[in-house]
Amino acid sequence: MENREKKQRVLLINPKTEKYARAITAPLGLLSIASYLESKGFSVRLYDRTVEKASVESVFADFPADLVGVSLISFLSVYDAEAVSAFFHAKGLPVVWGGPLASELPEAVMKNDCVDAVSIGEGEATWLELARAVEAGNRDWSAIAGLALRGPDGIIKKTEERPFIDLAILPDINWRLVEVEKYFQTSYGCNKMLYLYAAKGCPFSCTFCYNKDFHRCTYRQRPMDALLREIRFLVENYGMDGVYFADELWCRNVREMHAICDSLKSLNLDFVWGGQTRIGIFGKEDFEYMYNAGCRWIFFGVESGSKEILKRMNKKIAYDKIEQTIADCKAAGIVTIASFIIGYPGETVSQARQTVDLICRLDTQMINLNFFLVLPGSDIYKQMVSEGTIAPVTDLRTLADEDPIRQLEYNYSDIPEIDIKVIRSWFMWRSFLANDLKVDGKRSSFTKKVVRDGLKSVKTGNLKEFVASTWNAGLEFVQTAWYANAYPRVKKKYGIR
Ligand code: B12
Repeated sequence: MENREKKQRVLLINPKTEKYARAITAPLGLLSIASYLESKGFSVRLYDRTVEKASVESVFADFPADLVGVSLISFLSVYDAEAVSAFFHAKGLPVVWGGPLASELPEAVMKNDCVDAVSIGEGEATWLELARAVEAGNRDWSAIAGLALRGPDGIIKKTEERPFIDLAILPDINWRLVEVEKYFQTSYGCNKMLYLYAAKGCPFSCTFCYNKDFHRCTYRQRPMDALLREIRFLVENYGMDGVYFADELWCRNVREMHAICDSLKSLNLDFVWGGQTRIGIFGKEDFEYMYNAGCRWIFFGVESGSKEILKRMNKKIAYDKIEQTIADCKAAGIVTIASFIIGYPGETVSQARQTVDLICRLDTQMINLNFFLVLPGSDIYKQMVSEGTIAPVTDLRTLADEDPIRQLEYNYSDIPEIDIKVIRSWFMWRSFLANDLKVDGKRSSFTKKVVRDGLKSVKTGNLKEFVASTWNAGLEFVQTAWYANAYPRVKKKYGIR
């Protein structure tokens, strides 16, 4: 740590998501920035409103900050992000937003006068320079790379692009900045699972993903010793028994897989893990290798059963390997989760039927079927804007109100809206009812996970939020049950058995 008096106080805020009780995950991005600033001698408070009951007033009273950061991942937390920003802006403090969605929509974010700047891309290096500028009383930040700033004419201008940071220079994540136990989740074969990251980015460029824009198709692994130290610390100090690798792509090849599996095994600790991979990288022996190193679940982004749609998504997976890969993975004792998108722009009924067919053939233990969502920054977003199919997002609130993530507000496909809802609900319902799931010979179920994590988020929220989120979760459950069961004719149309 740099030897200097701790003067500047940086408050980093993870806002609440409106409406829904959801899986609560530690804000790794904020934790990384906080740990970096601390290592440079700044005083940091990470205020995670998704798990903390403390009011913004009491947090400020205990920690009179000099600079405030607010994270924005999706439209779900826009209202809360705006409310906390207004509070600190009224105190005369600089407020800077960051995170994946803020990075993609700096102009829309800065329509709000309570936001002084947007930190675009990775935050660590930018925030070190920002904190130093604030400490020096310098409010001209135009020489700091990685920012969007409001000029005197009100026009939003981006400063120079911030280069990616060398992950090897980052300090260990200081988990003592958060209440670790609050982030434990139930997963397959574990009850105290945390999200950690082993790599950033992805070399592929699927049209629906923000990654190409945000990570510019790069892929960077974290130094292995830092990851291993972090796992050991969390197992030994907090009893963590599971890790979900939050990487967009967990390992690009067998060599990287062997290296991480050997290292995880060498820890000789009692925990299981899972991650997200692509079809076509690993085969039967690889899954066995992974199982022996503690892997108990894998999430495969398959996306569609239609070759044409996969081509349009630029997905680049080996179609002929999908079924075999899932079967090999399952045979190795690893729970398989396959994720699909329904309602891709221009998708036809017969293409959706191919997806349904594939899902039925695959026999994975879990299916994750999402409505197509246009992520700002993705290639498909840019294409749809340039073709005039959608207007560019200029107002964060409109999307926050419409909630396109949960409700099918926009349908750009040729599939009738009701069909999309029925298909999605049916596979959610099926995953919910599945009770044949075994991990290491012990029964496991998605329902158990949902209930346990739901109860946990109830404990961390206040009464008003508890009532609102229970109501919304109940409503979602009833809607899913309704669409899954009340439309036999739609199911027949897609050959759902
Ligand atoms: C864990 C995770 C979650 C967690 C919550 C994470 C959290 N509280 O931070 C849960 C499961 C709750 C979640 C939910 C959702 N998620 Co999510 N999630 C992830 C995941 C897998 C890992 C994020 C992570 O920890 N990365 C590791 C850290 C170190 O990197 P990082 O987050 O990018 O952080 C760096 C920079 O982004 C930046 N930064 C990040 N935050 C901030 C904040 C400030 C103030 C600043 C200055 C900088 C900054 O600096 C950080 C350090 O370098 C990512 C995919 C990925 N691998 O990144 C998706 C991802 C972030 N999620 C995504 C989405 C879409 C969602 C949902 C909308 C999904 C849904 N359908 O419901 C919801 C919305 C939740 C919300 N709060 O609004 C998208 C966001 C894309 C976008 N908006 O453009 C991603 C990128 C996945 C994807 N490829 O589509 N998610």
